[in-house]
Formats: sequence, structure tokens, C-alpha cells
Amino acid sequence: MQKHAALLVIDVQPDFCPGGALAVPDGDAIIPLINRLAPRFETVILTQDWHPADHISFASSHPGKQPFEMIELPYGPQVLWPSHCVMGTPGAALHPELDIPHARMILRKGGNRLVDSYSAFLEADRASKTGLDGYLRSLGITDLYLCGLATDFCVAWSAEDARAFGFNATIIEDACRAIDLNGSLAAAWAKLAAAGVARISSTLPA
Ligand code: VGL
Ligand code: ZN
Repeated sequence: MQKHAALLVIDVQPDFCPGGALAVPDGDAIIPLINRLAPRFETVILTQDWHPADHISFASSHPGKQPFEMIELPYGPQVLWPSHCVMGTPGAALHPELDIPHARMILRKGGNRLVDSYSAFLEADRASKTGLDGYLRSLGITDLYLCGLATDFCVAWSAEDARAFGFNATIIEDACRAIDLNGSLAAAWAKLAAAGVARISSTLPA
């Protein structure tokens, strides 16, 4: 892979895999593929969803509310999730089967109790930066390839923001899995196409 390309591996964590707190169907099935893709990239960035136990995106932080209900927060609509990826817990770790020793950076997001962060670039207030854009820019990266969990939330928001920050962005579709909540997957692909995000299959031999 070219020097100016990087692989973003989004939120491959036990809590998003079968048996986890916010399990994405078949979420762990992408791990062997990601392990085979990663050596093609000199620059690999791993992200971790990483929340305090009383995070505002958790249904448990809103008495009377159930997981997967929507609420309005100062920054806009928010899905309420089961408590997941609580900082320091085993479910929030990088998945133990990920085998990417040359990963250059591990980015944690969602640490502000009052603001969710699906995107690896910008928190849900659409104003607070994670710093990833500057990091990538300083390395001369122009092209991003994205994989991980979940296609329709953290992968989609990260890819859309990558475009907004001026990067070329390509989602490796078979190296992602979706939550698909109330049509969220189709809605995400429509937004991604409009944002100029490309969509490919890894086409790797088994
Ligand atoms: C995610 C919901 C809540 C994701 C993170 O990684 O897609 N989804 N937090
Ligand atoms: Zn989260």
C-alpha cells in the first residue's frame, strides 16, 4: 500500500462482538480478515470506544429509559445504548484476537461523560476534535481505508468526517459489520455515497 494511505480499524472490542454488552451480529467474524489486511499498511490506527460508567449515551444514565430509545441532547438526537465499553473493563479492551503489532496509534473516544463520539475525528457535538485529523496530516496521509464496527455508526461517522476533513475515504465493506437499528444501515450507505465515500470489498484470497 502507498505511503500516503492508512488503515483505520474502528472499535474492534469484545463489547461489540457476540457475547458483549452491545453485540454486533457476527462482529468477530471480521477479525481474521482485518489481521490479513493490516500488514499491507505501514500506518494503522486502532480506535477504542471508551466511556465513563455514567456516560450520557447509556440508557442507565436516564431513569425510565430503555436501550435503543432516542432522546434529545443539547447537541442533537442520541440513541440510548446498553452500557458498553466502560473504560478499563475487559469489554472495552482491544479484541484479544486482533493481531496488529505494528499499529502506530490507538485512539480512545467517547471519554467525555456529556458527549458521545461515534466518529474518530469529531465528537457528537460536532465541535470537539479528537486530534486524529492533525495526526494523519502530519504524517502526510491522504487516503484512508476503514474497517471495523459498526458499519452504520462508528465506521460511517468516521468515514463521513474523513471526507469533511479532506481525506479520500474508502470503506472495506466485508471487513465491517452493522448494528442496523431501524434502517440505520441503508441510511448510512446513502449518506456515505453522498459524501463521496468509496465502498470496496477486500478481494483477498482466503
Ligand atoms: C458504536 C454505538 C455506540 C460503534 C459505539 O462503535 O459503532 N455504536 N458506541
Ligand atoms: Zn459507544
